[in-house]
Amino acid sequence: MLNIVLFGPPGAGKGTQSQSIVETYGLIHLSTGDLLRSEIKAESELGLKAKSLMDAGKLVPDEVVIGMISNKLETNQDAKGFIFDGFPRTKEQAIALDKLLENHGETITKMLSLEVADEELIKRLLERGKDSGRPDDQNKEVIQGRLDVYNEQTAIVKEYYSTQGKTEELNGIGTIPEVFDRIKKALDNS
Ligand code: B4P
Repeated sequence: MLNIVLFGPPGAGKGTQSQSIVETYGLIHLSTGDLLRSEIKAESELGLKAKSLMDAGKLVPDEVVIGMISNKLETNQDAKGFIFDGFPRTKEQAIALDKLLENHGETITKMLSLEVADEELIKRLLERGKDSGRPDDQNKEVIQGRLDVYNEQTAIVKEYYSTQGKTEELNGIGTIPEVFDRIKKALDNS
């Protein structure tokens, strides 16, 4: 199985590149952001709780996202592999993911970290906010808050996978096909 963590700050291109990875490698795409936004759309109890946190650019509690991923692993047991997009976002989530995969006799193959400077991230997210309807993309202060959350709680996840020898940093600046080409080279060499 090919199990990839696609990592990077908000706006680095995780969701964007996941689409091409799915098409090329036939993996199941698990985006905790997308899963949470579907819960909000369905006005479920979980969605109602997550909405205010997400709109403010804060993280949803670990147990909520870990539970969602656990369910998806259970219901996709015959998958060729998974691409984890936006998860794990804390060290606790990374530890939980290792345990969940271990229960299925699996492990993370590689963690690809898309590296993009803050000014470019802010520009991309404000641009998306013009027509995405996402409240967390519409205001510079909320976006800066998301970058702060990334630096304070999420960046450490890169070290977690580095100690396992699984992290590969990739330049996330360039056109979408250029960035995908770098991802493809990294995956084909893994
Ligand atoms: P996510 O949905 O993961 O959103 P994101 O960080 O903004 O990244 P996304 O993948 O959508 O954007 P992309 O970089 O592809 O998270 C949203 C919120 O959900 C979080 O703040 C949190 O509240 C909650 N959440 C999610 N997962 C969680 C977890 N595990 N634990 C706790 N809470 C969680 O693209 C951004 C823009 O850049 C797009 O418009 C795209 O078109 C553009 N772009 C991409 N690549 C480009 C390129 N090469 N050049 C120019 N533009 C590019």
